[in-house]
Amino acid sequence: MARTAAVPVILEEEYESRRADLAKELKPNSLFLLLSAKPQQRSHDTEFPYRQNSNFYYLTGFKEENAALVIVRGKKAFNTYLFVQKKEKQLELWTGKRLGEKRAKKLFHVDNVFTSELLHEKVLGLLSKSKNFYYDFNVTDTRLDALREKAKSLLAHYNAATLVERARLVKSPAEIRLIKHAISITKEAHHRAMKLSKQLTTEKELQAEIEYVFTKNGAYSDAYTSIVASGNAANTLHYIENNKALKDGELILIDAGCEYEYYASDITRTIPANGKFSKAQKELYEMILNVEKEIISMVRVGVLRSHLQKRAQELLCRGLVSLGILEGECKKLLKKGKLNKYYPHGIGHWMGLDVHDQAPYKDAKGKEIPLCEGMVLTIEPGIYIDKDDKSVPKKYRGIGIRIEDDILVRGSGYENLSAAIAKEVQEIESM
Ligand SMILES: [Mn+2]
Repeated sequence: MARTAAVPVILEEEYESRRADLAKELKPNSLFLLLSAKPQQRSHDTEFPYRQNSNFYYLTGFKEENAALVIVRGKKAFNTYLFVQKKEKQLELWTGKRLGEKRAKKLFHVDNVFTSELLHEKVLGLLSKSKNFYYDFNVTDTRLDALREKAKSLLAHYNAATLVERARLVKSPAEIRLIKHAISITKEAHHRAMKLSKQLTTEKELQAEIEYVFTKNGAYSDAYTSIVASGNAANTLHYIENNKALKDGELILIDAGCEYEYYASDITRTIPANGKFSKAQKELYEMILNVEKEIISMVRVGVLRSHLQKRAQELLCRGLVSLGILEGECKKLLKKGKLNKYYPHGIGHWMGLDVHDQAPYKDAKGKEIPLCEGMVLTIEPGIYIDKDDKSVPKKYRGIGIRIEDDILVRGSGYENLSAAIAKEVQEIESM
């Protein structure tokens, strides 16, 4: 079970070149500011595990709270500033070691490192010489409020997040290695679920087995809250209670992926609780699996996501008609929106530092961005049939199926990063 493969990392040089690329995008005489994420309280005296803001992390690789990145661009040249928490022995005794400004200066290729106490004063000084102020419009933070207030009348304001998110669309080789690593851990977790489903009695137990694999392998337990939905619960798209008993004869939809060093994986598999698909389950499952494979095979440079969505709708509609779940001509059924009841969601989303990667789907002019080499997206068709849907043949009621893989866009086509996770009926049953 030991994981021997070398663990991938992103080198400081890469963060440095990301900052340089970003600085080129700034207007001359600009100040760009990104803040670390704020800690989130869970209950009195208790916080959620700290998780760095993805945009801030993308440009710094710095994991501590109460930090800030500033890029000051003059006419051409630019300067970078990192603000970090001061080392304080007594506080570190409670909350863990801090890097401090001396070590940060050594490890991070930024021009200047200061302690966070100086952020307000330094940025105010730098702003007074700037014409444009970039900051994240969506962040509410007292550290930002005071600066924004002071800079209100002086400067033109731009959303810093938009620039970073655009850069995040295309993944570097190092990022792809991290995503692959996350997926390899998630693979082990899904395969464990397939092997154990027969002997476990509740969704919770299955969730625990999956997250055990995530945690044991050094991943953050989940990139998003795991969905372990058996039987009719699979027809609630964001079911996270995961508290039902597993029943013989039902399917279990498992949408779970770990986050490894900030990079997500997002995988759904639907498996039979007793280890064997019934005839009706298999019919529906194989129809969706064929659609998933066909949509994946369409992924290549230049393709539009909306085109994949449209094709998935056509194929799923045709499949439902062939199984007698929908009746009529597909074109008309789609026009009337008859498929939406059974397939209400999109075909997939960008994935990276966030499971639903915060990267744009449209360009500045509002035009859809076609697939480019290095993008990573999920492909996840599904069909959901409520147990009380009398319009559907009885054998299909109460079945919800989704199959989801993570796909890298390559020049010549695609690479299914999660191809090694079992999804053929035979493979799943033989586990
Ligand atoms: Mn997904």
